[in-house]
Amino acid sequence: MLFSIAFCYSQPATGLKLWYNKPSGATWENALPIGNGRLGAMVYGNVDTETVQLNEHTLWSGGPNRNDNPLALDSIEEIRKLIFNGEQKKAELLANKVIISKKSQGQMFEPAGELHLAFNGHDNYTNYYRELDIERAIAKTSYTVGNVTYTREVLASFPDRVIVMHLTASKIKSISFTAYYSTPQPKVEVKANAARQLTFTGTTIDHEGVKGMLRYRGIVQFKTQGGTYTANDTSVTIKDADDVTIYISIATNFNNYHDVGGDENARAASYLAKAISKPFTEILKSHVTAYQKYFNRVKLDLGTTDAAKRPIDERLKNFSTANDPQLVTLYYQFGRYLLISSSQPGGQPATLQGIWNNKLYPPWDSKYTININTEMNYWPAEKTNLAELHEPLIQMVKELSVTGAQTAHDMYGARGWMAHHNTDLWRINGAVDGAFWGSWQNGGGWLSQHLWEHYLYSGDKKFLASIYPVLKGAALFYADFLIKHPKYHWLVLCPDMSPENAPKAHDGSSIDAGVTMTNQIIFDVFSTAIKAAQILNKDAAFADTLKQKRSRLAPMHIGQYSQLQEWLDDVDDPNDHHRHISHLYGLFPSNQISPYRTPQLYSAAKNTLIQRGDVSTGWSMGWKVNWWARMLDGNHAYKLIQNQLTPVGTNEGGGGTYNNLFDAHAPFQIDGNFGCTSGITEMLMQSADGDIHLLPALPDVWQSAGSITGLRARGGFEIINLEWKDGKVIKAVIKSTIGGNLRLRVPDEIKQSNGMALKNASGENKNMFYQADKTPEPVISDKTSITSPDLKNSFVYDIQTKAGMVYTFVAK
Ligand code: FUC
Repeated sequence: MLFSIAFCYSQPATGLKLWYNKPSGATWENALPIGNGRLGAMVYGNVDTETVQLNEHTLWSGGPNRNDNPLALDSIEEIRKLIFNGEQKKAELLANKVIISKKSQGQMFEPAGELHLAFNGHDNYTNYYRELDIERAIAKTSYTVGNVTYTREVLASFPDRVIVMHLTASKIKSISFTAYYSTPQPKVEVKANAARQLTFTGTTIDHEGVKGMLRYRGIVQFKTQGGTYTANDTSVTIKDADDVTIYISIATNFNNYHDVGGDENARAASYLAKAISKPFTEILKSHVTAYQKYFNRVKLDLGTTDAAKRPIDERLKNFSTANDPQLVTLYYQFGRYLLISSSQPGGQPATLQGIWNNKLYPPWDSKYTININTEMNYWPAEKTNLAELHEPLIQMVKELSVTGAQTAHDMYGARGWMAHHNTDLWRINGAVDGAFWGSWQNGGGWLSQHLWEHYLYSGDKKFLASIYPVLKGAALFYADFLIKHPKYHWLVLCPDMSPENAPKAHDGSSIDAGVTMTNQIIFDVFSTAIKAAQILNKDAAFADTLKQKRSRLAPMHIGQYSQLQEWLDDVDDPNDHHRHISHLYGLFPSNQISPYRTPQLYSAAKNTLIQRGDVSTGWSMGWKVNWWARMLDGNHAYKLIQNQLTPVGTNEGGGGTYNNLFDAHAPFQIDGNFGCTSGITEMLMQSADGDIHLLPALPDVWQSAGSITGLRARGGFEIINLEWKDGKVIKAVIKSTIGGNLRLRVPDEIKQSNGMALKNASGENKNMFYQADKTPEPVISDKTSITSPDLKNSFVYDIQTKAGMVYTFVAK
């Protein structure tokens, strides 16, 4: 393709825009994502043939199904015996037969095809520019052919439930193209008609023995000013139009995970009918309003330098050596943009790829891997003030608590509910992918904590009451399934594993009993069920049982290399650089390891982080940003951000960032985007330690000045504004939504803006209902040389707040 480039330095340097002076070409990871939670699209911005790749949130392979392995129940005793005898490999082989599903290994999130617009004679152009404006959620491409400048805008409207494309030109009668549809799906019928529509109708594919039962219907409607319209068999041609608006409506027959009785035709037609009468300007206006309701809640300013005047692909290449704080801001807000675009109330949760996949057989099925990846997707939700967008995940967990009750009963003879390490649209709970990865029983336990977190941020007791059965069910499964370890005598889960990692000492098998991460998850599941029961004033006897069992769980262990042990046996390898560091779940996202409350565990966790190293895949780097923030080490957290904001292919561990700012595992996985957005928040504000900690991990590069608005903290607080200068808080405005003691931790002394001195905090923060449960004392190997951390001084105050009141603090 021939083209010449005109650099557009006139473009705004500070706006929140991903902009480029080159089209995407054939590379999907160059294209720009838009989405409204139901529909997703990747906009290539190619000139002579534009491509918009489409997705719909419920378009998955297969149909309602279960994939439990009923053989498990009779073999659990045998597997346990082997594990306790140190015959882990044999246990794994048996688990492959009796625990791993013989049916579906999970269904796939599927593409909805591609709309192409072929513009004759547009292969020679100048003034090329494309952008994704994440302040308005709209993609734009413009270029000049001859003396006509063409502009295309594309958005996925939130209120109007359609994707809309608007084509304009600087001269009338200039827009001519042929539109056609292509798809990797084998069972699709495409038609063009005289009613100015291009339609596609399909059925999803069968996969791993599960029949494809989803039907879908897409209608692409063309509205023109001037010009002519011709429908060919499977394409439409528009000639000499002044202005063209294209409305894309897609729907499926999916009602819920066990009901596919919807009417895809009626749905697609009704969404379209409502949108079609509205001109683009009207669609745009209500779209931007709906989007900004979420997006504008948080504003981050880390400063801007000249580096921001370059296109994103160049900025990525330069980031590790350039001073480009605005790229961090952009990446941060891009994470929020992606969550708003891929996870809306009433829709499906963001998959491994959010809502963007163009492959019939995507990596890991683009489904839900719930031993880290899906949880990570939702780490930014509460703290970056997008709590409503947690809803699709919360709904999925509620559904899993229904389907997973049968799994708990049939496979493990336990009450309550459970899930293994994957699930999909059909809410499968069976174990998949081989016992090494799949014989992990904590998907439900971990996910259930998201419901509790949603409560911690709002204090909404009605919500807590509504999800209490899910929390209780998660606890019940463990209460029934724990057994006494014959050697260590603690209550342990068996079989168990530390996700996807295996110590050499166990014959290269991951299968084990009572691993650290599991003990931490069960500690949380029990603690939250106990607290919820107390708050709701119910189930006292059950809470007592849980307390009793909780006291018999294995505590954390500090091993021979002064590390936090991953397993009950001290078998960690200090040269193991595995991407999963699951036993640091206790440091983040949980709060069982704290510099102030558990200094020894904190030091051990730090040693583990150092031993595992920085080099890793995308999501693992994202997790490490959060961990180093919890380590109060802003410079190390920033180093991980630098590693992550590196062009894909240039990092040793495989992780990095694509030109469209998608995170690379590699391949593309969206979890790393969300993980890093959460991590940047944790660098600026944490609420994990019974306090709200302002500027806990500010790196040197951001010290001089900055601000962030709108963060939310546990305990019902909103950090309306936080400003700093030279590493000191100069202003903090905090709203209390439910009242109670606000314990504030800051790097330098502050006072109330009215001059009033603050009360120094003392003792336990009794008023704060999110105070972490006391972590049991660790067991420490006598070979270890653990020391307490050398912590920077901080100032801690207690402020008694009232619901609805705003408190302003300034430097003293
Ligand atoms: C887990 C990880 C992999 C990958 C996959 C989707 O299995 O170990 O790295 O992210 O999920």
